[in-house]
Amino acid sequence: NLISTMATAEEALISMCDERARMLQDQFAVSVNHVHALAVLISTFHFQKNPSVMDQDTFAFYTGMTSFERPLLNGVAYAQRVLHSERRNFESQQGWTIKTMKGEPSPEQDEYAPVIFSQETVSYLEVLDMMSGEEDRENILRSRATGKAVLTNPFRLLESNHLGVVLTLPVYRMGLPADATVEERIEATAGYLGGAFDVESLVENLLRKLAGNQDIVVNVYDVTNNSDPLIMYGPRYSEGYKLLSHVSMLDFGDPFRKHDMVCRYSQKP
Ligand code: WA2
Repeated sequence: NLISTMATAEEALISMCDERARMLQDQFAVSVNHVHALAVLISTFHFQKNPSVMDQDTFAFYTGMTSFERPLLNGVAYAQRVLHSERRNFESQQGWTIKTMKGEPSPEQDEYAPVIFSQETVSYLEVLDMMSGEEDRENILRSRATGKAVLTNPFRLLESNHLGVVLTLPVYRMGLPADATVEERIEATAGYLGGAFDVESLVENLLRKLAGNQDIVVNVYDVTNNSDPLIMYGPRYSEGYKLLSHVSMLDFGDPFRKHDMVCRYSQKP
């Protein structure tokens, strides 16, 4: 009868949605873990060695060879913290001028975060001041104040224009105590390691491989502000069968942000 058909359909929907949420969360977590390891790599070879034994070729090679460890990131890059007083020296050493994310020479700022190392897949970030983009800038400020990996809200990424979120981890100079104050953290900040989760294409890829993919419609939302959910993945205008839906919890590891996954059938079950 109808009631038991719907009950069975709901059970199936719950299990498909929970499976997808768990897979996405796991792939997110392994990607973030590996960026943590890259932060240690930078710290070891760029800051514990004097002179630095890290350079663009080494970074590009290592991150290219280990990209399978970060399945949801379209690439990683390292941006150096440069104070305005250091800018002239920095630019003459590098042999280039810091540019804004619009590609123009950067106007004067208190400080900058130009990308000096990049994975080949995101080489377009080189020389760009990541503090010149609103979402990236907020991430940089929040990551260095907390010492934690942080995420932006969903926005259109550079170059691909795909919907995604950016991950940022701070890299500190040596000797920062574990219980450092916010001021000490900011003071000791050397740079920022991060990358973009290309949610639009890489999550699509992940979900496409699962059984039952044709049967359900999946959305992922940033629900940090409960009354204004921001779409992160899936169709913008609710498609599919409205009478049955399931919400699976998602934890992407940034306690400042809340996410969830909403699943529905594409047709009446
Ligand atoms: N990475 C890739 N695409 C982007 C992007 C980004 N940020 N921002 C906009 N589109 C180097 O926080 C440091 C990476 C930012 C890290």
